[in-house]
Amino acid sequence: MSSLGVGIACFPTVGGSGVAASQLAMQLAARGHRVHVFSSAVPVRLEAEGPWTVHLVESSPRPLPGAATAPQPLARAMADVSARESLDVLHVHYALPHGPAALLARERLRGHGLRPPALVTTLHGTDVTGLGDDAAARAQVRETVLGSDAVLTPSAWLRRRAMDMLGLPAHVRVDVLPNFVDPQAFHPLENGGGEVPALFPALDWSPQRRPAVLLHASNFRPVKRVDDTIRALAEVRRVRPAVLVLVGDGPERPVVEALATALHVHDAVAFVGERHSLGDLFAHADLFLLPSEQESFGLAALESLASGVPVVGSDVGGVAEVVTQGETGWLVPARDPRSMARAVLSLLADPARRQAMGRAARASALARFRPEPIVQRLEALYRDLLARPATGSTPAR
Ligand code: GMT
Repeated sequence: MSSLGVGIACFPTVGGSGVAASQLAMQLAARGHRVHVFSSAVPVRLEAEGPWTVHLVESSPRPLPGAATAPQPLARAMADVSARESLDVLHVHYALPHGPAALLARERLRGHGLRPPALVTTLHGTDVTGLGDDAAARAQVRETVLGSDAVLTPSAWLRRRAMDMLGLPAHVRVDVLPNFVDPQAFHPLENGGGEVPALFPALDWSPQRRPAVLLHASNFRPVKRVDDTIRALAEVRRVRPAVLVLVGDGPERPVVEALATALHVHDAVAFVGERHSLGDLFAHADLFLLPSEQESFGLAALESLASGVPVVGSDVGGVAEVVTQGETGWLVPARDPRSMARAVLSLLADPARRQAMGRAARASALARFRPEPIVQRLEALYRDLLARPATGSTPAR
């Protein structure tokens, strides 16, 4: 089949939407498509050089709903590259500011008598749930959805929220296309090297005496409630030795560090900063913690499952569509670190059960979230859109 020209717009920073978009870019390029990525820096999980082209374009940082006017440089770059490279599809990840920029780019192309690429928008989470009472931003997201040829969400939960919060008429079609995980990049490791022990050199890491290792990775935004991992750790340590490895960085980090000191667990917490790869850390982890207040999907949880590490997380948003209660992890109410600690202790107290959950986690990630079938569905959608007659401003299907 002929290759497609696909433009992908995303944030470069650590965050699920940029990671999902980068992985998609790599998968599409590996399948022979011509991939052009628009971002303000090279996205964290994407190499600058590869069988894709990264266009570095000034854009607004996220999430900045109030200031989310269509960034002109991004719109210009999308229009220029679409015309020059004959792009078939513009696929924007996270509605603002990418959606309005893509709409503007399409207008420009039409103004020059050119058929614009089809527009696919993936809503990722806070671009819908974080709108609050910002009427202008809500109107822009709604306009993006209505001006797109196809709209996707990673979970059924976010699909319902988007229909609701954006007041979309019932005929507007929003499809669920889950995020995927590369099972080669994230897989169980028997021996993880010495990285986690080296983070806590004063502890005894002999097999019978090693502390439990809890892992969390996020962009430390308030919605992630990283402070609850510290509260949960403090509770767990009342009962048994445990350490916590925190991956990532962001606005909440000083709060989290201060809390670790206040609760006297600072020595049992390692802040390792942002990481390109978590493989070795997962190899040591007994459990992954995801205490988020809101999560449309939970890509980090999926990476944990693929690595064979069960997840203890908040039962919010679309997390239950990723983590199966009692089989691949345990979900507790959000903002309840005591319940989280109880779930952690109960799983740690039964190593055979925790290991069985780890195996089930890997099997579930392979069965439900492998890249191939998900990317194939997307390719079919792109081709379906191209087969349609060009219209002025096509409403979402
Ligand atoms: O959650 C974040 O801080 C990052 C955010 C993003 O847009 O980059 O993630 C959202 O998209 C991810 C990929 O689809 C999902 O896995 C996350 O659950 C979602 N975050 C929220 O809904 C809070």
